Amino acid sequence: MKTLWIAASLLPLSVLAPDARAQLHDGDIVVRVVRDHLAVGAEREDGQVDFHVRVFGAAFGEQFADFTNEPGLDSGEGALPPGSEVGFTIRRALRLWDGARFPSGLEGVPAERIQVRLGPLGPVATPPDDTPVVGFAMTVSALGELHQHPGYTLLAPAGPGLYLYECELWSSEEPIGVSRPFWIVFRQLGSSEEQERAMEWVRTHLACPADFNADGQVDFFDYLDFAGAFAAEETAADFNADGQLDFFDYLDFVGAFAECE
Ligand SMILES: [Ca+2]
Ligand SMILES: [Ca+2]
Repeated sequence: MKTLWIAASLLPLSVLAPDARAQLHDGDIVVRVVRDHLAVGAEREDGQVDFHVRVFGAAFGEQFADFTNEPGLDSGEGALPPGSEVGFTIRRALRLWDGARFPSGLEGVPAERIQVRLGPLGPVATPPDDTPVVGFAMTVSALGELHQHPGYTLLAPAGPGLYLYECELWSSEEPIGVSRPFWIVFRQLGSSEEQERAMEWVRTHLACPADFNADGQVDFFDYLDFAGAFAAEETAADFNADGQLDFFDYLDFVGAFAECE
C-alpha cells in the first residue's frame, strides 16, 4: 500500500499536478510528496504548484497582538497518505533582520522567540541557539488532505522587526523523506516593503533553487547532480516546473547557479 502510494507519486504529473482536485487556500504553504520526499511550494496563478518557492511571509497582530495563524499548510486532497502524520522541525533559532541581512551567527538571535501551537498540540518554541526543535505532528485526513493553521505567537519582549523562522516538514510514513528547509519571514509592525526586501534576501542567500542537493551550499556538486538528473530524465530536472524536460531547464539551472554561487 505504502509502496504503491510512493510509486504513484513518482509519476511526473505529481510534480506539476494541476489542482483541479484541490481547493488550495491563498497564501498557504502547499505541501506535497515529490518523488520520494515532502516538498513545499506555492500555488501559481495557473493552478500549478511552484516548488521553487520556499520563502513565505506573515504579519503578527492582524487579528490579535503578537499572533498570527498564517501561513497555513495546505496539501489539497489526495496529496498525502491518508491517516499519516506530517510534523515539523524548527531548524534553528530566530534571526532578526538588521536592515541588510539576517546574520547567520548567534549575535543575530533576538531575545524574542516564537511559540507554535495548534489546539492541544504544542506549544513548542524556537530554540535560543541553533539546536533543532522537533515540533508536533498533524494528522492527514481520510481524503489524503492536510489543511491546518498552526498559531504563531511572538513572545516577550515582542519588539518590532522582521524575524526569520526556519523549519522543515517530515512524514510519519518512513519512505517519505524530509522536506528541504523553508523559511517564514514574520513581520512585527514595520513596512511590508522592508519585509519583501528581507524575503528577497532569503531567496537569494538561503533558498537558492540551484542548491540541487539541498545541503545549503551552491557548488559544483549541485551542477553534477542536476546534470545527472537531466541526463536520466528525472522529474526533478524539470527546473522551470512546466512539465517538460528540455533545454530551457538547463538554461534556467545555469542561470540560477550563476546568480547564487
Ligand atoms: Ca548544494
Ligand atoms: Ca521544464
